[in-house]
Amino acid sequence: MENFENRDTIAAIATPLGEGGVGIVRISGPESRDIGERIFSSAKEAFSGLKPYVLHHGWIFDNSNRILDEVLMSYMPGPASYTGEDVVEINCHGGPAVLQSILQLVLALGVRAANAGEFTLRGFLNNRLDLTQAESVAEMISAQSESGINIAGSKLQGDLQVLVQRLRERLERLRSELTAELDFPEDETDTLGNEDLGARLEEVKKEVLLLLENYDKYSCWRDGALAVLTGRVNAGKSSLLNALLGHSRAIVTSIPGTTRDYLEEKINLGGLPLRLIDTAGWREARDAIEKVGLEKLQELIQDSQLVCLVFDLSIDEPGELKDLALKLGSDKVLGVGNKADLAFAPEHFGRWLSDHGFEWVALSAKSGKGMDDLHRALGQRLVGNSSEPAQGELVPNIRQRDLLLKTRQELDSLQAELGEDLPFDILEMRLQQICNLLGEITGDISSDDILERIFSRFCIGK
Ligand SMILES: Nc1nc2c(ncn2[C@@H]2O[C@H](COP(=O)(O)OP(=O)(O)OP(=O)(O)O)[C@@H](O)[C@H]2O)c(=O)[nH]1
Ligand SMILES: [Mg+2]
Repeated sequence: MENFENRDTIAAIATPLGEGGVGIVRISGPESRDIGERIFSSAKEAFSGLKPYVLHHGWIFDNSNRILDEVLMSYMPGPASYTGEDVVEINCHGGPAVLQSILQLVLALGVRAANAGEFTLRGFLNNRLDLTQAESVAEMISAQSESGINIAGSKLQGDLQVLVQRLRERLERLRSELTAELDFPEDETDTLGNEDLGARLEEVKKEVLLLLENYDKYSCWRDGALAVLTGRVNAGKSSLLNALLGHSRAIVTSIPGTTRDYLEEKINLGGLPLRLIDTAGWREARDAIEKVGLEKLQELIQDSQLVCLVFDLSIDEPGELKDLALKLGSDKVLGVGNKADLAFAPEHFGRWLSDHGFEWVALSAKSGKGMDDLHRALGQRLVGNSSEPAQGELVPNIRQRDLLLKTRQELDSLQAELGEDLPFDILEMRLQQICNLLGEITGDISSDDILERIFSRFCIGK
């Protein structure tokens, strides 16, 4: 990350590159107002410069006085702006060429192209938002479901920051009481007993445990799940994908080996964002393409929460699926017996699955019969009995969760040590460590490395 201290002026296209009604070029930094005024010709004759928080209607011309676009320009002086610096936003038409031309014009005036997440990073560095809020901006942008929006929204409002800060303050208070005891040991009136200390740590731990619990219960509603459809050629994997999607996405033919590559689609399964992957089917004779496909399949299986073993109920299963089922175990496997509209073969794979403790459903991708059972089974296996998070529920992201896990561990050890009559200065040091962990969540304590890692995952222009 460059120029943490001495900040230059940066610019980027803040809207996605494609055709749309409007597109936005954003400029932030000390030069932004000046740059904005230099490239802008107001439609009003009385224009006397960019006024704060007013939309100015006008035109942008290039260096050879050619019209680039008709725009609305706004100026938001710092510190009351997204970045905390002077910001100019140019609302132009949302075409990639228009946006690029305006950006190039701005860059030609000595402005630097912004890095990914740099506007939000500046907002963070200027205390416009804390780290949990900054992260929730990215979460909001990538939200795939209503739950995803709710979860990001609570954090964007600062609810997680406030909670974590409160916990930290409680521990800081405890720490200063310990320090006072250290400094004035003879003062007997207010002695902090181990019991009291233990109880107060327990209160903090309870809140930490609640957040961790929420992660386990609800993060799938935000992050979604991945399910892979695999099985022998012609079992009807692609037909099943199409049936789940509700439209014909994958090519279906009676020729074994129709699907050669893997195909990913998203569905919304009762509020849960679910990525479904249709893969090439298995058969004995494999050419090079299918071998590559199989390697890819291993990776996908590893990343997935659930593997749907799709089989044809009308034929006897030769056995290959058994090895995979045993290897993956019943937690990861859901059997899907397709073509239930045909007569069942005597040794279909469902029998074996039942005998070995695997769950399976019978359906027909063709007629749609049994699809409800599949929906139910998928929901049950992927989210169990957890319901969607209620509005306002706080759900940490994976980074915050890691820090909360460490916090819980430290609280556990500290509680265990209380019985050992450790000297107060050691206890105090331990408390300081816990406070630091909580401080890392909100970004009160952070390193350039951590910030780089977080903000580089943002999109350019945010
Ligand atoms: N009767 C019946 N036929 C089905 C059903 N589902 C799929 N089929 C037929 O089975 C054949 C194979 O279907 P696909 O969906 O292409 O099967 P696949 O598993 O994707 O096959 P590969 O991509 O070759 O591995 C096609 O002729 C489908 O029309 C079903 O529920 N009932
Ligand atoms: Mg297929």
